[in-house]
Amino acid sequence: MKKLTVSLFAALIGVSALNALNAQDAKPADAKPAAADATKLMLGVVPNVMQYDKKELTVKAGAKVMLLFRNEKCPLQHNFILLKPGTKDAVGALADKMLTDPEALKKLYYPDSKDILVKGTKLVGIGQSDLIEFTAPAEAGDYPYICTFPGHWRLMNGVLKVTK
Ligand SMILES: [Cu+2]
Repeated sequence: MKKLTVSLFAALIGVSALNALNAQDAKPADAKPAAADATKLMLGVVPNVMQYDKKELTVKAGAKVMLLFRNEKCPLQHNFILLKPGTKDAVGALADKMLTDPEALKKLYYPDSKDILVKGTKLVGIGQSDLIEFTAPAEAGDYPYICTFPGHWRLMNGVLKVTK
C-alpha cells in the first residue's frame, strides 16, 4: 500500500519529486525527518458540485503531513485551508466577503484570520494539484478544512481528525 501511495504521488508531482523521495530514503536515520516519513494524504474534488472527495481525513497529532490536493476534472477553481476547531462558519463568512475585495484573487481567496492554521499555495484549476506540507496540530481534535473560493465553503468542507 505504501508503495502504491508513493507511486501515485510520484505520478502526480513528477519524477524529480520521486527521485527526491528516494534520495531522502537513503539518508542516515539521524538526518532531518524526510518526506518519506511524512503522512501522505490525498484530497480531490468532485466535479461541478463544490465538494471535496473526502469529508474526513485522519492524522496523528504532531505528524509531518504531505497533503496532495488535486483537481482532476472540475472546471471551477478551488483551494484548501485548515482551521482551528469550531471556526468554520466564522472563516466561511470572511471568505464570502472576499467577493468585494479587489485583492481577493491576489490573495488566492484566502481571508485574513488568526483561525487559519494551514493554507494551500495556489488556486487549483482543472488538471492541477497543490502539494501542501504542514505539521499536524499537537492537540487532538476535529479541525475543519474548507475551500474559501467565495460561496464554496458551505458545501466544500471536511474534517481533519487529529488523534493522539
Ligand atoms: Cu472550491
